[in-house]
Amino acid sequence: KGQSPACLWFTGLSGSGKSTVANLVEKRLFALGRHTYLLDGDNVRHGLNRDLGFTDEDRVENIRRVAEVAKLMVDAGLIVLVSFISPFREERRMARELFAPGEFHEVFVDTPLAVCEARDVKGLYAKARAGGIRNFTGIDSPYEVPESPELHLRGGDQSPEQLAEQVIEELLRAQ
Ligand code: GGZ
Repeated sequence: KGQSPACLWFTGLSGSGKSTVANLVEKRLFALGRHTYLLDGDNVRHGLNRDLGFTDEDRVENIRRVAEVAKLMVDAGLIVLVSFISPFREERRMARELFAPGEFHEVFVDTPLAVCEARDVKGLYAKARAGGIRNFTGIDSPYEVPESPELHLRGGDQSPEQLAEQVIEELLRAQ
């Protein structure tokens, strides 16, 4: 086997480390000769989904489109890494249902809000606390914790490299 297409679906708060870990995983997969694509806010929210903001309704549509694109890419034979907050259980379930059994791996990047907020890499939490951004996930917009993810990463106390290693192990175990 070895080249099985799959979707690695990273979910977690802003600043949880999703994209950092997903980037490391993609590098490892490239080194293993796998064909991959990383979908995240940087390449989707500025283009395909530029019409969407952060209301519940827009997040639902954001995730719906991303899931459909990921499905097309998996059909094309890629390992697709998806890195969005994807805060709602129902949309993550809908995403999962697009894929064949065993193709979809939900990776919960479980970094405590306090840690994400202390990092505040982009200063967005401070802005949200001050009322400058509304509907900010974890502050005044919900994050529904995954109930049975394929992989539960504890983001607060391990390095991104250690977390990426666990993702690779999960993927290879399934293939
Ligand atoms: C959450 C927001 C918001 C609000 C802007 N809530 O740390 P970042 O900056 O780079 O990642 C966050 C990103 C979240 O976009 P997603 O497409 O992943 O969200 S969702 O899956 O819920 O549709 C953050 C930035 O966008 N950002 N405003 N109000 N994050």
